[in-house]
Amino acid sequence: MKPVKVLILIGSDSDAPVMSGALQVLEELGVPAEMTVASAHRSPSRVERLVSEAPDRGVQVFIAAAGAAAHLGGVIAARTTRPVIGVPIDSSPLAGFDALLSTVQMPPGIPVATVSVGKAGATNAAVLAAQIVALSDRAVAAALVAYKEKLAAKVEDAARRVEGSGTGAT
Ligand code: RP5
Repeated sequence: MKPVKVLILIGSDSDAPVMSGALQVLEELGVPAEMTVASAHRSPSRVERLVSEAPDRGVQVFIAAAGAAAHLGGVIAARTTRPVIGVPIDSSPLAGFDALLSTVQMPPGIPVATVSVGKAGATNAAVLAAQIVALSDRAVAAALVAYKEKLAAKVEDAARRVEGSGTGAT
């Protein structure tokens, strides 16, 4: 098994299109990551095995993404002392509100750091995971500075476009 610093578990392969965004961001930031499917409800022993093998692989942070009655983050957090970031997926008729509450409302002592619902959450989970990795990795820390500079540059571009179109107030 190849070493990874961030392990992304998704509750279903139907979550993959949303969570592939997290993998892309982690790749851009130079963080070795892997994504696989493991369901807290349908394959609890697979979740348990992946979490117990993770320290030997170098995993520092878990990202858990699931929709509906989303327990994946909490189940992972119950089995590890490493940080767990939860992404509520908007895959149910309740558009992720159910997954948001299931993921964020952990009882005291077993935190799941819950980010935004859906695609924005996938990006934010990756950036937050990289920020944790960056505490002991200067290359990732530098990549994060460059990432933020790129975001700011996009705003500058957008501002110039809006001002140039004549619709921007100055
Ligand atoms: C959750 O149920 C999964 O994370 C997914 O978001 C949702 C639907 O899963 P599938 O029925 O598409 O496998 O456990």
